[in-house]
Amino acid sequence: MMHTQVEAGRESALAKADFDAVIVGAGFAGLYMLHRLRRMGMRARALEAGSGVGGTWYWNRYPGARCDVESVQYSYQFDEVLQQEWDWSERYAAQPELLRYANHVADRFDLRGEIEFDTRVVRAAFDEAQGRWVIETNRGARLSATFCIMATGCLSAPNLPQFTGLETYLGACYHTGCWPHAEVSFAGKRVAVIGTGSSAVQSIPIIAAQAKEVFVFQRTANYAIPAHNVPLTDAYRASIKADYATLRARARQTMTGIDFDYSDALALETPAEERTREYELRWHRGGLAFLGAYKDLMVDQAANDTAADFVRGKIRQKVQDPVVAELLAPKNTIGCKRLCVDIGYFETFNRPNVRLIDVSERPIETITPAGVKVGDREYAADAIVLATGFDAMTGAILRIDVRGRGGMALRERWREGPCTYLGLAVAGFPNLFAITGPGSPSVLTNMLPTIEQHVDWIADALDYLRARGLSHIEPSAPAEDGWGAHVAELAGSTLRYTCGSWYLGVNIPGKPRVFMPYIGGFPRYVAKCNEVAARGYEGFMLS
Ligand code: N01
Repeated sequence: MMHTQVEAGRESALAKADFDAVIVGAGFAGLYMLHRLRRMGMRARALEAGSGVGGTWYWNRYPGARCDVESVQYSYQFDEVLQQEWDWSERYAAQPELLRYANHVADRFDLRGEIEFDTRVVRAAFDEAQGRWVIETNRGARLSATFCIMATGCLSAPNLPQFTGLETYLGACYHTGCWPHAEVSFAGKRVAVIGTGSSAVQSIPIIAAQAKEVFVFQRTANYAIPAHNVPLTDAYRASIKADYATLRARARQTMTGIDFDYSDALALETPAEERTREYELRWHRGGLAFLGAYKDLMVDQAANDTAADFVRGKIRQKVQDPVVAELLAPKNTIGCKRLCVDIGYFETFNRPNVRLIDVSERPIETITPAGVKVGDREYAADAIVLATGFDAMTGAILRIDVRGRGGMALRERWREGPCTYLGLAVAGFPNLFAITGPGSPSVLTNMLPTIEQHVDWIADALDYLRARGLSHIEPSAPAEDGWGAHVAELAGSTLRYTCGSWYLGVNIPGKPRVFMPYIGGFPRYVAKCNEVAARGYEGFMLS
């Protein structure tokens, strides 16, 4: 009773709420945006579907979930005290530690009071008469705000494939991207894992160590580079913290915003023996830096083949059964789909309790009450893990009914694929911003610096408006068209364009085939954003 009264009071307070800005999401993007706006003295409110902060790291609690950008770089840099006081325990932080970090940030900057949890935004419409956004939630609240900022994440709308019969399945079914908070034990169980992307690569070894039997349903084999994860020593942490600024500055100069060793050499101009030595070296260092070995790996198929052959060879060495090894050795371009980083993934297939089922030619037919059916074979399972990925980059925004001028639906505007100016804003949708939206480097970079760059840019733009007594900002259609053409032109020139990846929306039936992230690299992108701002927000209409 008491609870209901409190809830009702809160809803009615929200119902009257008028803000300078509403932020959708309280992951790393939403948290920093909220902090920046509050520091500017703006009345801001974040709405978060989860019961806590952390976004990706709140939802992705599957066994083995961890970051594949090194922790000391996958962290905020906006506050020197924060980066000095936080100690990462491992080279690649696991989900619980990343979630603790997000909570630490929320507490340290006293952000929780301005976040509504368990609140999913269902509609955001620009009211032209008032010049304000009206934001509606699943709890029936309506908020109004001058600015609406989508901090909804790039990989936050889970993809649940429409398997026939899924609703009849009698066991437990989990999606890696919305994993239960209560502990899930697979001890003594038969588990079917569908998918072999990053989430599967991370979770399969842990599930296999617990379960009685694991069936892995693979449609496309994936490349994975060993993580060589290690605990971080005090001495290592101290060495990073002694000169964090230089590390961050170096990282900002790389394509991905990650400080690692990118070579300018070309694979095809390097003698084969030397090339193999270089691949060996990077294989033993581990992680995503493997693809930095040569500059031509992502633009020249023959160059790419040299790296792909090397990794295929490693997979064949690791997997004892040659038939299984061949199935696990990817046939496509390395790096075309997002490269995975693994801890014992391929070795897991040497376990007697793990079976690989190839569904590349014969797809999963149905889910039965007892398990997964492929052709006339049924694999009985007590649990199914859907490691089937996300409706990436546009999914989370488009699951909200976003309306711009004249009631124009964003779903309609983006019917042929997302169009944005700088990945930040959309023509016809004044005062709407997307943090790491499609058309920005986002998923091709280290998300934390990318988020910070967007948040800072948006905050500076709002400050610019305020200083001039202006209240509205909206990209012009020609600016948006120009940016879209530039993004598409760059995308077409790389090998990343050549496979059925989620970058292209291929994993979602009916989604337009458009390469969504900006592939020109972080420094070039940042320079463009800065230039736009320096020219009085060139390409935007201010009023
Ligand atoms: O999802 P995915 P993910 N029948 O889309 C398969 C980030 N991430 O959650 O390739 C059978 O990569 C699908 O097969 P196919 C990272 O950026 C980061 O693993 O489409 N199979 C594929 O194998 C990553 O790239 C971290 O043929 C079906 C799998 O499901 C992104 O998130 C960790 C199917 C989906 O793989 C997404 O990774 C985890 C069907 N009907 C994720 N539908 C780290 O930082 C889909 N599949 C470490």
